[in-house]
Amino acid sequence: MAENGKSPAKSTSSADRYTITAALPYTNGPIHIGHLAGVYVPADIYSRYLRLIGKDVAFVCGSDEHGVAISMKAKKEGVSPKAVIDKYHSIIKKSFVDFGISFDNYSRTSAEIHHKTASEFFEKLYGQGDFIEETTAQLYDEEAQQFLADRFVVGACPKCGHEEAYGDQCENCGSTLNATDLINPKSTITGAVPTLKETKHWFLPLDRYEDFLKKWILEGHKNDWKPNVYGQCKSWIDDGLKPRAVTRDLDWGIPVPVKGGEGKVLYVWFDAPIGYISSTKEWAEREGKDWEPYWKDENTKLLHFIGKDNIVFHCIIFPSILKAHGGYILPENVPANEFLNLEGNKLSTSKNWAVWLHEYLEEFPDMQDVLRYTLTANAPETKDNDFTWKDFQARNNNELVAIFGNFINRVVVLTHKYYSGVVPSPSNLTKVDEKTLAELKKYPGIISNSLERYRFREAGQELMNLARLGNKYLADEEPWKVIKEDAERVQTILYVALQIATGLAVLSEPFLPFTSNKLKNILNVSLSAVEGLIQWKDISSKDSLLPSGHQIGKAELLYRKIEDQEIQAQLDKLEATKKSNEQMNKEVEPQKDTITFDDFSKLDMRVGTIVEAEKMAKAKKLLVLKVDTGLDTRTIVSGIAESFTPEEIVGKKVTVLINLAPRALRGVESEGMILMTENEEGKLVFVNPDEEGVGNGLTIS
Ligand code: B3M
Ligand code: ZN
Repeated sequence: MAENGKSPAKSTSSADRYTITAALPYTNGPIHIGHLAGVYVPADIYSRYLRLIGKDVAFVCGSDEHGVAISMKAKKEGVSPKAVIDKYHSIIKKSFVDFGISFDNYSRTSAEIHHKTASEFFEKLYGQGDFIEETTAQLYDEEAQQFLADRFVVGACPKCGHEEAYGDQCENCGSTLNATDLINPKSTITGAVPTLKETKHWFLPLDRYEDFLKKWILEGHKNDWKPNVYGQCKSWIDDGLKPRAVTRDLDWGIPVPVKGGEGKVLYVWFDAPIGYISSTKEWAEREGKDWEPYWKDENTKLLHFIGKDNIVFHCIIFPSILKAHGGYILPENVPANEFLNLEGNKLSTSKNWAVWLHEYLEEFPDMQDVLRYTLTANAPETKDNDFTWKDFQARNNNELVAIFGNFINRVVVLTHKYYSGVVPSPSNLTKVDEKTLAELKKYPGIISNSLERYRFREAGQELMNLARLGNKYLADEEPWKVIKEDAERVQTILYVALQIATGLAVLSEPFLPFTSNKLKNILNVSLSAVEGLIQWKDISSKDSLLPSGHQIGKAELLYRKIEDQEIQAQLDKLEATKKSNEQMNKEVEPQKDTITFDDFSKLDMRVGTIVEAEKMAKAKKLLVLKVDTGLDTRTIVSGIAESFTPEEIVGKKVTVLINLAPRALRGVESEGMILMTENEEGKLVFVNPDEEGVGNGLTIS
């Protein structure tokens, strides 16, 4: 271990210690399926897998509670940043627990240990002269009296032209930017065009790390990093790296701990990755361990699981900070994913285009594994990918229920039926039996091979292939028929099938932890394969996983079918979101010319009741109504036939303009007008602003 030196000590033994980090989510909202698919499910599968094969793992994460994302949310909700982070930290933390994300520690960057760790990093680099201190002109919002950086400013990206690039990053092309690079910048606080104002900041001169980065990434990781990750790194390095400010003029964040830093805070992307270290320290302290080997021993493998928009920070900036500090290991790999879309559109918190994890669980209680499985099967590993509810239903009904669940249920039910739940003794193994057992032995290797190359989709499908193997074996051997002629043969069939079921119980743990637990209960084997009887490697090496004579537990269904109407309900919910977004984006008609009070008092509007309604012959849009106005019952012709049937409006209370000059419509004299507006679906509705889907600014006509 290197305590003070610039580079960590080398060790020759193979890595059996892993530090796995998953991107720290911003606590400016709850988390959705995109977060799970892109980062947390693969990181969890990997960590669980490593533990199962006996590795020493620190799987750490925590809430990212600084930065403009939080300040903006606080401003929007009219509460303090502290209130925002407390609220979402607990929601997010709970979602992770609910979905079985097995962090060894989930911390938060507002924790004292993190403030201390991040400040120490800054002080160390400052003390070593690793920063450039410079006064430069920065964007300033005169109205808000605030410097504009990061998400406080948007403008066109100088690289790709995207109009909504942020002050530190363009989410369209992934470029990292300085706020002053933006074309036509605009404050997101007031909408003002910023002015320039001088201010002092500390910059990390990334250009000084160019040689190191070239050697480490471009030469060292050309073949083992994912092409998207390597490609992005190469293009930044080839573009030429520039000094980058690591401090900000903001009032929310970690105070700059050096002289002249008063009133300034650390840039969120300076402190957040250090959060991985703070989280490890917090964990080690709690567990009575030493945190340092997890970050400083060359024999530890450090892996960062992130989304593609975070690549530069994890591959260029954070490693440069670690390198400058000295004594730390660098990431072995950064298996970043692309993005997940939802039903063809980009997931968006602000547009509410998402499946929120806490809402999912309300609608599909106890079905965490179904979502984990679907997201793994569709993981955006090499390109952006789409989540659809139909695919979710199909994966559940056709794979989890029809293959995995069906196989397990048959084995368990038949074992109870024929042998009172006791694993029978096999007799002569046929060629098929032998081949099937030999196939089973291959699966730990097959799945490991995919996982170790970060191919989670492939690994998940291989797990399902093992269930397929079992399902097909039973379907071909038909023990329910054979029992009539050759009862002894059935003992062997069920024995073989029970071995596969046991293999599934262990190998499914990284992917489907809830199912795995249930299955281990059903088979009555130790709940944790780590401490218990059956290990990952045993499946390849042992001839008998579940010995004859072992008593299994009660049958229980692992999965249930998802009905069409449940899926339709989700699609309807998204459709409603889409409509309401469209409505919000609709141009509101400009205000008409001012009228005098006299003009207004000329209108005679009354409450009336529709007492009769019928369709006007040969007129698609018109209904002929009889309306009781309190003065009289009169005829009004109204253009609402496409929105209402006559039956549904009889008895309705409406607002009527009664002194509108009568006019004949298709030969019927209309003596007034009923006030209407349009709802979000474009359907006419009677004026009642409380009605669902009636937005502000709609005209009444
Ligand atoms: N808070 C996640 C994001 O970009 C960001 C990750 C920090 S990881 C150190 O949404
Ligand atoms: Zn761009």
